Amino acid sequence: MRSAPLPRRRTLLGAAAMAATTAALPSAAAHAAGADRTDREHGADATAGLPSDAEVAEQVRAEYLHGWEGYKRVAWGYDEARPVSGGRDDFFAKGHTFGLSIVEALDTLWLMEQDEEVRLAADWIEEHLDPVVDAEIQVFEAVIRLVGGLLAGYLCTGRTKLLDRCRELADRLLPAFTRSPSHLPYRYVNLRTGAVSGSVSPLAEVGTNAVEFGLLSRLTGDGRYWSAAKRAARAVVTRRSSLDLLGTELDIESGRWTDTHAIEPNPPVDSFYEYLWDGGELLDDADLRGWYRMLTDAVLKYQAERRDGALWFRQVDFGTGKTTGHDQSELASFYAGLLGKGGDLAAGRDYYRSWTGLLDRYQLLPEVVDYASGQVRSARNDLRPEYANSAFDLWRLTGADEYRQTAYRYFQAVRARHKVPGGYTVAEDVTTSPVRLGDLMPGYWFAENLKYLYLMFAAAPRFDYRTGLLSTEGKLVRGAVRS
Ligand code: DMJ
Repeated sequence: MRSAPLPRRRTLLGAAAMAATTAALPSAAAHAAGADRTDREHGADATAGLPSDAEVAEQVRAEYLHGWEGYKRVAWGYDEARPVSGGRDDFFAKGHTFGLSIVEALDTLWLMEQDEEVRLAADWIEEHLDPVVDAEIQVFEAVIRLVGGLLAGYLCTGRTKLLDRCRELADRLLPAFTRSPSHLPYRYVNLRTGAVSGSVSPLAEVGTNAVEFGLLSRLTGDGRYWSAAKRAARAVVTRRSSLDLLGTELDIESGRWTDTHAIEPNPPVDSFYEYLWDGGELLDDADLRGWYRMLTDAVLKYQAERRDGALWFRQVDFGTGKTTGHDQSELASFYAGLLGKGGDLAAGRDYYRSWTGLLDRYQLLPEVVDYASGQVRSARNDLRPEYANSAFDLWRLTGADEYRQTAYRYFQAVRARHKVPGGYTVAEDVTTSPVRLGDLMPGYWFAENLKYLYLMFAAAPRFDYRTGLLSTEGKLVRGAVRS
C-alpha cells in the first residue's frame, strides 16, 4: 500500500522513522480521565459536552468544504493538493492525473447535499478522466479509489457515463488478474498496454477488490470482474497456514508466501479481512463469510493480547504462533469496527477503547506504536480515517453515545491541529507541541474521515442507515437514497 511500508523484517517501520517517545501506553480505562492540556493549548476543549447534532453536522460539513475549496483553488483536476505550498501531487504516476480528489469527493459531496459541487465533479470526471493512460498504475489503489469512487458516483447520481468510465477502467485493470498463473493479481498494470509488473504483492493488495468488482459485475451483468476477485480471495485462503493464519506478502507467479509473518490487522494485510466480511455482506456470498469467520477466529486465538486492560494484536509466526512483534499501526484501528460488524462486538468495543486511550494521550494518533514498550515508532499522522471509521461502525451497531463523544473529540483535535488556510494537511510529528505539519491533503480525506463524522450526526436523508454499506475507502456501495 502506498503509504505503509512493507514489513520485510518483523517490525513495520525502519529505525529512521522511529521517534524517541517511550513512556508506557495508557490503559484502556485511562482515556476517560484525559487531562488534555495540549488540547486546550490548541483551542480544542475535549471535555465539553456535544453541541446539538445539527450543529456538529454543520461544523463537519463546513470543514469538509474548507478542504474542498482549498483543493479546487490550487489543484483542480490534479490528484491531490499541497495545501501549505499551494502545489499539487500526482498520486498514481508522475505526469498523469486522474483527478483523484474529485473522484474521492463525489459521493461525500452528494451525501452532504452539495449538488452544484456534485455536478462540477461529475462533469470533470466525464470529460477528463482517462482510463487508458500509458502508465503503470497500482491495481489496489485504482480499485478502491477510482473504481469504487466511480461506482459510488454512479449509484448516487444515476449518471451512466460514470459507470461506463468505471467499466473501461476495470477492463484495463483486469490483465493484472487474468495474466497471473496463481490468480493472485500483479501489483501494477500499464493501462494502455496491459503489461503487468510487481510480482510480489502484500495481502491487502491482492485481496481488496471483491466489493468493487462484485458490484460492477452486478451492475453490468458481466461476471468477469467478480470471478477475478473471488478467485484471488480463494487463492489466498487455500494458502493459509495450519493455524489458519496468513503471511504478509505473496509471490504472484509461484503463489508462495515470501514471509511467514502474520501481522493482522496491521497494513499491508488489513483490508483483506475487511473485504471478506464486506464482500460476503454485499454480495451475499457464503464462501467469503465462511473464510472471514475461520481466519478471524485464528487472529483472535493467536494474536489478540491484553495488556493493562487494553486489547492489542501481536505479530506472530504463522506456522508456530510464536510472537515476533508488538507494533500497532494506526491503520489497524479500523479493525475495531470490523470485529463488531463480523459478530465479535465485545472485542471490537475493547479494541476501540485501546485506541481511544492512545488518542487521549497524544490527541492525534501516531502512525505506529509498539504497545509493549510504549515506544512511538512513527510519529507521523497522515490524516487517516480508520479511527473515525470504527467509531461510525460501532455507533451504528450499538447506538452508544461513547462513539459520538469520542468521534467529536477526534474531530476537534484534527480541526485544531491539521487545519491550514489552504485546507487540511498531514503532520510530520504529533508528539511535538505545536504539531509539526507536512504539506499534503490526501485524496482519502475527501472520501472518508468527515463522511463518517457527518453521517453520525446529520441524520442524512440520502443515506439508508439500515442497509448502507461503505467500502474500505468509504465509498457508498449500498444505501444511496435517491429521490
Ligand atoms: C485508505 O486509502 C483506505 O482506508 C485503505 O483501505 C487503507 N487506508 C487508507 C487511508 O489510511
